[in-house]
Amino acid sequence: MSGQIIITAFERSPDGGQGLARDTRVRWALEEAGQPYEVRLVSFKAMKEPAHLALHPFGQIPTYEEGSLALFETGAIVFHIAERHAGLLPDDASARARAITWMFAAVNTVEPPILELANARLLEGNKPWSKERLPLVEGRVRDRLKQLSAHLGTADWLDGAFSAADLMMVSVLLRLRSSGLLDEHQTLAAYVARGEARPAYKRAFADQLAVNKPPAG
Ligand code: GTB
Repeated sequence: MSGQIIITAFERSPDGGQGLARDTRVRWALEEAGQPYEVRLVSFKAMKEPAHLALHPFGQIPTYEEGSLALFETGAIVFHIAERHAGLLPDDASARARAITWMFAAVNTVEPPILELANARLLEGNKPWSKERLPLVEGRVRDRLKQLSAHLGTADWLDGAFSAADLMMVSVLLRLRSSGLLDEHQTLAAYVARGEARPAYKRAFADQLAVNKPPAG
């Protein structure tokens, strides 16, 4: 299975380099693991064509190729990287199982209402029912943030040392920054800032920015 690692990313991310597209979390994991990788940029059109669909049945980014192995879904990709390289999952079996639990919690419990909020704002903001629905969707996000903040308490990371669980959770929470909801919990704002301060995150962010930065002027 070993071979050069190639991931895919947007040719031009709609966020203009804020690091919100999901290739950033894969880049971050590879940087934490100290693994070199190549990036193949794909257009929205190419994403829906057979060559890309062979890698990603839903026609999305990111994908991950390593020799004969091809993966999609960032949770699975980050888990694959974390399993094979030191530093992203604890050695102790129980601590490892808990970290994996938190990875699932990030993508399965915390991310869905955050995505719902992004859709409600970006795609449904002009619908006649949007004004009534938005507070409901925001309420669901607030519930999760309150619970997460209560779990985190005064700890730096979700369960002991930094792990792939924090990488996924911080990546998920970053999408909320522009909403202002994150700042309602100082605990979570500081948690996200701790993630962003990691040198591996900074390298990942800079690399995606180099691709997506809007031209000056
Ligand atoms: N569950 C999958 C995973 O975790 O890998 C979801 C993958 C996914 O949503 N990919 C998006 C995609 O390819 C890019 S990341 N979309 C194109 C399509 O579906 O046709 C989602 C994303 C896109 C843009 C921003 N942004 O501009 O701020 C943020 C996040």
